[in-house]
Amino acid sequence: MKERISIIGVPMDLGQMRRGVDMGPSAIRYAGVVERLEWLQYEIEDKGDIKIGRPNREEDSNSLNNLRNLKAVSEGNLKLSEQVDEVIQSGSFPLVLGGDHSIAIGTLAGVSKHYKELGVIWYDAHGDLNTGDTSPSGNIHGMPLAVSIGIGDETLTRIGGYTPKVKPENIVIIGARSLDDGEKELIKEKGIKVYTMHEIDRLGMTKVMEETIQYLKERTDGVHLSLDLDGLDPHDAPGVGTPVIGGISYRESHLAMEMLAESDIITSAEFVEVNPILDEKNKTATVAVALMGSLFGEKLL
Ligand code: Z70
Ligand code: MN
Ligand code: MN
Ligand code: MN
Repeated sequence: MKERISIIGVPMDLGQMRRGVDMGPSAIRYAGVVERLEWLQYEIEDKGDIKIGRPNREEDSNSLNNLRNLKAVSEGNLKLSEQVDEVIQSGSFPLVLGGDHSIAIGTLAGVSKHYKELGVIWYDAHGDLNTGDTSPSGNIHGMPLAVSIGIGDETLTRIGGYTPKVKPENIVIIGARSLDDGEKELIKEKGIKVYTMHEIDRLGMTKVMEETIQYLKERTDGVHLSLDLDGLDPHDAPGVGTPVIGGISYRESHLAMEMLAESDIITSAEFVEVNPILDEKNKTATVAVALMGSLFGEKLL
């Protein structure tokens, strides 16, 4: 792991319909992310928040091609991609705070310029593999993984001027338990590796992470962790827009982060979908910061 971490806040709430997730970066800062990582001896640069525009009534509210707020979402992601790119160029580790999961489009657009074989761990209850054609909601936060493998509207897939950002065989999804039909088809067609809750229960998180780390070590030269807090069980992370019961526990999640820290494969990370308005006393942001602690090497003893 690098010595210097650069935090980028992305107050994006236009990739879905519940307001409040734009306050995620504030909630995570309030939960002590900077202090926690400084305590672990990292040099922290907080770059503040990316400016996210408001939806343009004419261009966005009629959700052209079933892509709600396409213009404002793509513009925010372009800015994010440029900041992430700069952070990596400066030799620092990009830690992106969401905001809804549509921001992974920009993060990956910035990160993937720096790796020939970028790997991605998608820790999420959902696949986020929809397109305007398959999406039941028109919400772009349900599409970023599809966009990043080059599938979807060109306004999104071509952010940064190139596509795709990541190869399907370099992706591992962990925690899936709510996949739409189109997403299931895409997973099979593209051969994306997925550990659903079934495999997590059956194999245990230790084996899931051993296999994931081994799989990514064999084929990638950098790994981005995209952690949607709704991957966790709503009991442990209630402050998310689309909670799905039967999720990954707090303890399993810490184990996963600790194993990633040991493996030293993670080269960028983002924590998304923290919505303090739906939360219980900032519990979800606090969990996010605790998981960051483990990811960056905090040990129990
Ligand atoms: C559904 C859709 C989603 C996050 C919900 C839900 C997608 N598959 N993603 N919460 N983070 O609308 O596409
Ligand atoms: Mn919201
Ligand atoms: Mn997601
Ligand atoms: Mn999700």
